[in-house]
Amino acid sequence: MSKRFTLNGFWLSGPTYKVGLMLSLCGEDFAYVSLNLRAGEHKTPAFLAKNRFGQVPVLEDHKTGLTLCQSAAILEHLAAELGKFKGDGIGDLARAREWMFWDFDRLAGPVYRSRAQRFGIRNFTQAIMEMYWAEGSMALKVLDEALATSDWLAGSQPTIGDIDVYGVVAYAPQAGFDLKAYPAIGAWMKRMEALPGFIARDDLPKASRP
Ligand SMILES: N[C@@H](CCC(=O)N[C@@H](CS)C(=O)NCC(=O)O)C(=O)O
Repeated sequence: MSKRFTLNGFWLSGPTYKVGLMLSLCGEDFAYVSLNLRAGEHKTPAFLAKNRFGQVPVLEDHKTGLTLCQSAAILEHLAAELGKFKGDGIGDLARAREWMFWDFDRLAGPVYRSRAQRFGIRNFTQAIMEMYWAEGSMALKVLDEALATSDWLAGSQPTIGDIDVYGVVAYAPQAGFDLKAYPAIGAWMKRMEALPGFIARDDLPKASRP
C-alpha cells in the first residue's frame, strides 16, 4: 500500500530528523527522498517547486495534497492531522509553539552552526564560535531549568515542543556542548528515548526508499 507521507531530506540534517522522529513516534511509516545537498539537489527547479526556500525538510502529505516546508510547521500539521503530540487543549499547544519558536531563535543556531564548523562545512572565526558557545550554553541552561520542574515542556505529556527541541539537543554533543552539565536535560532525553517508536538521530534513512 502506498504511504501517506513522503519526507524529502538529508540524513545529517537536524530539521529532517525532527520530522522523521515525529512520524516514527506517531507510528507512520513514510516514503523518503534523500537529497544530495552538496550536489545542490535542493536548488533545482523541481525541488524549488516543492519548497521556494530551497531547503530540506519537505513533507508531502498525499492525503491532503499539501507539500510543506519548515520543520516546526510540519510538526504542527502532523499533530493536527494525526491527533498526536498536541497536548491537552489549546494551552498546551500554545506553550509547545512557544518552545518551537524559541528553539529556532535561541538554540538551533548555536548548536547546528557549531556542529557544521566541527564537520568542516562552515568556516566561522574564533569570535563567532565563542558567540555561539555563549548563546548555546545560555539556551541549554534555560532549557535545563525548565525541565528541572517539569517532565515535559508543555503540559503533562510529550508534545511537538519536546520533539522539536529534542531534534536540536540531540546534536549538541557533536557541536561540542557537554550535556553532562545539564542533568534535567539528560533525564528528559531518556524519557524521550523511551517513547514507543523513538528513532535516534543516526536512524534517518541514508538513501531514498519508496
Ligand atoms: N528552519 C528550517 C531550517 C531548514 C534548514 O536549515 N535546512 C538545511 C539542512 S539542515 C538546508 O536545507 N540547507 C541548505 C540551504 O539552506 O541552502 C526548518 O526547520 O526546516
